[in-house]
Amino acid sequence: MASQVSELSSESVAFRSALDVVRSVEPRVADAIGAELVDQRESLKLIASENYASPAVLLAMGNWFSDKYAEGTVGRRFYAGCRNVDTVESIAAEHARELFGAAHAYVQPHSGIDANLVAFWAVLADRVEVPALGRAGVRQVNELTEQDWAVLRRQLGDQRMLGMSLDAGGHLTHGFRPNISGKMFDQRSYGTDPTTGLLDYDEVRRIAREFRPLILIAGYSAYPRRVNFRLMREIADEVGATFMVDMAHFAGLVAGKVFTGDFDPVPHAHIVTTTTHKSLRGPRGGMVLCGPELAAQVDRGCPMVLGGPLPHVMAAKAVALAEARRPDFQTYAARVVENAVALAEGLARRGASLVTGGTDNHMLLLDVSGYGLTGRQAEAALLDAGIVTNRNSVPRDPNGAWYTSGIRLGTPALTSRGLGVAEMDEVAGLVHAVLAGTRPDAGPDGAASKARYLLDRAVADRVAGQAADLLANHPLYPTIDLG
Ligand code: DSN
Repeated sequence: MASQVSELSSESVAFRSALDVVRSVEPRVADAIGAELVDQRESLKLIASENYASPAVLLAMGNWFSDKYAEGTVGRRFYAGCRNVDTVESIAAEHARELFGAAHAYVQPHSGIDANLVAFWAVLADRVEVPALGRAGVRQVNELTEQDWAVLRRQLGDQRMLGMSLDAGGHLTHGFRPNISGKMFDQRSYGTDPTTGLLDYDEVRRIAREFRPLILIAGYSAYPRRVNFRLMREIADEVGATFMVDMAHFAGLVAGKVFTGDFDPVPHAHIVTTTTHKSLRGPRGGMVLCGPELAAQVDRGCPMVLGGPLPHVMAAKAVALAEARRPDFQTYAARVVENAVALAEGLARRGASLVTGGTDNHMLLLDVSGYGLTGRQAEAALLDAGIVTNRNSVPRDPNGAWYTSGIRLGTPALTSRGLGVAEMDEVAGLVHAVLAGTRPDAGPDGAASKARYLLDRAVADRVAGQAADLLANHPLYPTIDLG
């Protein structure tokens, strides 16, 4: 027995031991953790916003840093005893600055929406609050008269933001009314060209000139093309807007030097936000990058809009950012895009319809109406065959945001497992086979349903078998054996 244990990798020993400890308190949770590894191993994951963090990242997250409160910033905390938190936060920020070539990095946001809220309030403070304090001759809001404070609060709530519409692939935190961003700002959207599906910079300029936003946002969660950030910055400058880029989806492509020059947001934007868990392949979390002008306001993120920092996650961000600075991450990022292009070509060759006709980033948006399906039916049928995706609206979607007419596919996760261009053609064949083998089903009353479907069982079994073979050739976490 002892010799068997000694043959296990150090990762296997670490995760087995951790699960034993969890199991001794709540076995159902240990079982769910183990089952999640099985699910992740056995599914063909094409969700564009997901990835697989390394064992080092995962282990850096599970420790006693979780017990520490550390409101404030490095060296300026509201709690004693933060020297080790200072260490990991400094390391994470240093890696982020070096990796992205940013003057300042704030690594505390817990998620992408948190990072965006930090950025919004940094810009509002810089552009609205600080000038108001200056006019009133005071240094901070507590010193304002009740009347001046009431005026400033109204001004803070009456600013304009221009971002990409949700329908065109923008993100709900860029001014979508049901989200807090849409309630905070007077918002307007730019869309995409109805014929090509591409961003129309002249149209963005026209709207910006008319609307004159305080903040112009670029970034997306379902747009399969690069954005020219130099052009967007020119538009922002012309109308006096602060230019913000939310690079949550493509941060890994920026880190991996696939998006450079006009397509790297960092040299062009005043402020950049991101998540750390998508193409960047780190722990779940967020981050803000900016120049020195906004640094002090960004650092007020906690407790302005963030709860206490999560030091254990900042430790994992530091590890992930260190990984992303290695040369092999550039190879990975290049493969993510090559794979997305190959997947798009494979689907197009089989007659599928892709929004914009293809991709030049890590994702593609498949319009499934040509298969006679809604996005919801397509998503569910694919899952039945072991392919995990998410449904997504296509521009001007007649089925709305719940049922949708699209499926969003991305390659960061499969690329992390080592699948390459040749296998992407096979994956395209599997996706196509499932969609072609699925038809809408009527509800019990015989009425057409946007959710019910019938998938040919033989197709599902064949695809699931082929997907399992593909995945078996590219094991997930090969160094981890939970026994
Ligand atoms: N939920 C993320 C995505 O899937 O794109 C964005 O917030």
